[in-house]
Amino acid sequence: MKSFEVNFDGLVGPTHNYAGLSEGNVASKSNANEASSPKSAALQGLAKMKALHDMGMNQGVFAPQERPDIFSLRRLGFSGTDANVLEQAYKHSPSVLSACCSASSMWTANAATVSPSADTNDGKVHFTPANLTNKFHRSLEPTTTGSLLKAVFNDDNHFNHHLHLNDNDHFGDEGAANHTRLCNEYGEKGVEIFTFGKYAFNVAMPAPKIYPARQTIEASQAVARLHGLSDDKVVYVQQNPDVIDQGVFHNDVIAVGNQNVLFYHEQAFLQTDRFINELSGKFGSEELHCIKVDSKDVSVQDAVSTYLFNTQIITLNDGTMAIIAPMHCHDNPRVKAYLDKLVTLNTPIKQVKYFDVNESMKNGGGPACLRLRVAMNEQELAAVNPNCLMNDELYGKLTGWVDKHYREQINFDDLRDPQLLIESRESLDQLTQILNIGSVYRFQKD
Ligand code: SUG
Repeated sequence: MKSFEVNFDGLVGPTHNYAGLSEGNVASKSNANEASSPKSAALQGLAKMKALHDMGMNQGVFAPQERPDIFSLRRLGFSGTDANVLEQAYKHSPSVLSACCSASSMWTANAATVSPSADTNDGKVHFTPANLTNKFHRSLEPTTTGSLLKAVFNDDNHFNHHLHLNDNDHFGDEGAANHTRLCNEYGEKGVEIFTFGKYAFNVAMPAPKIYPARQTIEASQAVARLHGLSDDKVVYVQQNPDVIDQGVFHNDVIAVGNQNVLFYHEQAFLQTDRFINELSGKFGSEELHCIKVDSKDVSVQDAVSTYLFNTQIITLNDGTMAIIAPMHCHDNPRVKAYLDKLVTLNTPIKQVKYFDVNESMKNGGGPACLRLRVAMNEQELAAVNPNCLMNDELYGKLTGWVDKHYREQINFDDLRDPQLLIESRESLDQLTQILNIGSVYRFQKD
C-alpha cells in the first residue's frame, strides 16, 4: 500500500500580532509591539501550502483557534459584556489581553505529537495534543486543538486521540517541535526521536540556566507510552542546554529529519555520539544520512536568526528531497553558501526552495513550525476530512475568505476593539463551513 507524509499547516488567525510573549524566543522578544499584518501572514502561509500542493505533495489545512479568548478572560475575573471584558483587560492587565489574543496556534508543529500506524501497537495513527504549559498564551490551546484534530481525523478505525498531558511544568510538552521520526518508506515502522530540555523530577541533571526548557523527558516518555511505541524503536535525547540559552527554544530550531535523513547542528544535542550510535542501531541496516553542520560553517546564532533547521525536508514524487526554507536563509551569505553546497553532496537533498513567511518568522515561527506532519497510508488518507486537504478550489476559497475578513494591520490597541472580536468570530464561523469541521469553537456552542 502507498504511504505519504501530509503536512497540515496552521492557518494564521485574524488576530495575529506581535506581543513579545515568548521568553527564550529571540524573534518574539525583539519584534514585540511592532504592527503586524494578519492578512499578509495568512496569505503567506496559504502560498506555501499551495506551492507544496503544486509540487505534488498532499497538503492539509488546520484551522486557527478563536481569539480573543473571551472565555479565558472571563475565567480570570473580567466581566460584563464582551466589550467590557476586553476594555477591563486592556486597562488592568494588558499582558493578559495580548496573551488571550495571540494567534500562536498557527504553529501547528506545536499542536500535537503524532505517531503513524506502522509504529503503534494498535495499528492506528495516534495523536496527543501538546499541553504547552510553559507559556500562558500557548497553554490556552490544547483543548481546542484536540477538538480540531478530531474534526480532521474523524474515524475511530484509523485514528486514536489522547487527552493532552497533565497541565503542569513537570509534564511540559511542546508536541512535534521536539519529535522527529525517521523511516524508510513512510508506511514502514520508523524510529521516533523524542528531544527534551530537562528532567523534571531530577533537578541535578543538566538544564539551561537562562531560558526555560519547555519539554521534559517525563512528558516525552508519557507520549511514547500512550502511543504504544516499542522501546527498540524510540530514542530519547537531551537538547544541549547551552543552545536553549542561545534562543533554541524548540529542537526544531536546530535539527530536522525526514525519512532516512537527519539534518542537525553539531551543538544541537547533549552526548551527540551516543545519540547517533543508538539511532543508527535502532534504524537498522538501511542507509541513514546524518548531516551534521559544523559551527565553523554555520554558527548557532546564524541558525537561530535564519532558521536553517526550521526548514521542511520533503520527499518529492521522484524520490529526491527538497528543502523548504525561509527567505532569511537566502539572505544570509553563510547560510546560503552552506545550502548551495549541501545540494551537491551525496545525500538525497537535491534542491532548496525559498519562501517568504516573514510575518510568522517575526514571532519565531519558520516553515517547519507552521506544519504538523502526519504520515499515513492510502486508507488512512482516504479517512481524513477531505475538505481539509488543499486543492486549487480550496486555495481559491481560503484566499477569498482571508481577503474578505482579515485586517491589513493590527497594533496592540486594536486588540480591545469589540469589532475585532465580532469579525474574528464571523470569519471562523464561515471557516468551519468551508473546512466542514462542525461547531468546534466555544462561541458556536454557548
Ligand atoms: O511558542 N511564538 C511561538 C513560536 C513557535 C514556533 N514553533 C516551533 N518552533 N515549532 C512560541 O514561542 C510568539 C507570540 C508573541 O510573542 O506574540 C510565539 O508564541
